[in-house]
Amino acid sequence: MSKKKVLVTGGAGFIGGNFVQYMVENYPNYDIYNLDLLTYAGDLTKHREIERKNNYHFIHADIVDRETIFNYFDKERFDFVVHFAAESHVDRSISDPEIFIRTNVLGTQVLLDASKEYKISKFLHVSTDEVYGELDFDPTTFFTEETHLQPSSPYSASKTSSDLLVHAYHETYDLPINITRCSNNYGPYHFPEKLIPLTISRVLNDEKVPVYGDGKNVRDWLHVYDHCTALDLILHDGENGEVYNIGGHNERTNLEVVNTIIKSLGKSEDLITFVEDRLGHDKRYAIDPTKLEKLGWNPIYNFDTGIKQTITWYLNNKDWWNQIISGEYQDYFKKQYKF
Ligand code: NAD
Ligand code: TDX
Repeated sequence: MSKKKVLVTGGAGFIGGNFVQYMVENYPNYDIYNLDLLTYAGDLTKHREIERKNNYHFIHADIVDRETIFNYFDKERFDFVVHFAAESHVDRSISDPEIFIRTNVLGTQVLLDASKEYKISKFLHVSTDEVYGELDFDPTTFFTEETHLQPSSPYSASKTSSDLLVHAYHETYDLPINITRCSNNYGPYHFPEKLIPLTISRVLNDEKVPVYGDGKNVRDWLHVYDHCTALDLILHDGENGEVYNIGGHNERTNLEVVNTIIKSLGKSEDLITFVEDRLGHDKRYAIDPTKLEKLGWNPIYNFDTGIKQTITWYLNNKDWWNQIISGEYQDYFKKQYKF
């Protein structure tokens, strides 16, 4: 493989962080630049092991800051951009949508402009299945790449807007792009505001676990490692201009997910606390990954093996998540759940 410079935005967060580690380890010949603003969701302690490697570089910057972003593109002349940086939590977008438009829409536009100006070879835009809206509970229906875009939350509307901008830069300026739409991720370094890490951390502390509505909403879960291998494949082999759905057929109701975690930690189902439903709560997500499978992708985890690996990781890395849930997270949690 010839040497490449890869700009990864949002590489201090959950999926971007896993991807940065994956790339640093698997492509010693590439230079990996992690550009991140270090918001509440970003932390660099996760990268202690790769920090000393010569092919890892960190840039502390805001993707909305046009001048700074252009300066880095001018200086480094990146080959690839893999764009994860975003506000990512649906509940936060319901209480405060503005920052989602700023980061997810305007930030993406700045990166597209710089990528166009400096003629990068691939802009890989990491998006989500939530842009398709919701499915009903008929298990034979799936999101394909042709499914109509119909986002429900301010978060998913902001991601949809950025997808459309990426598509427009391809159509108008011939920018080489791929857009990926992945299902719900889980795994190491998942921020404990999201259902799975929130449940694991609270069950381990014998605290109530909030389940929205009746707990019957369905999500399609993919281990973050399998998301990384899919992105690697699409970055190198994805057909220019194409959208790829990413998912591994692991649909579970939220109650099934929470019960699996409780059971595997040997705790009581009494910890489950039904709370008011999320506004505009999408009923069900389910991905048809046929197009990506045809490109040659196969996940290594199913939900049973992946959740076991993840629970073990949280048991072995209490320091990481304790440092998060003891800070400003406490104020967020009280405001969000009122208990
Ligand atoms: P995350 O919230 O864990 O991390 C986001 C990162 O972006 C953080 O490190 C944060 O500091 C950084 N960031 C935020 N604003 C920034 C800015 N203005 N400039 C630079 N950096 C900034 O998110 P995640 O769950 O890892 O999601 C990453 C991407 O993957 C997002 O684009 C999200 O839409 C997409 N995605 C997530 C999932 C999922 O299940 N979590 C599924 C599909 C797609
Ligand atoms: O406390 C909770 N109780 C609960 O019942 C939380 C935080 C969530 N839920 C439910 C809502 C959802 O049906 O669990 C499900 C999963 O919720 P989240 O973990 O917040 O994920 P979701 O809203 O599905 O979005 C995630 O997947 C798609 C990511 O956060 C997005 O960034 C990604 O695009």
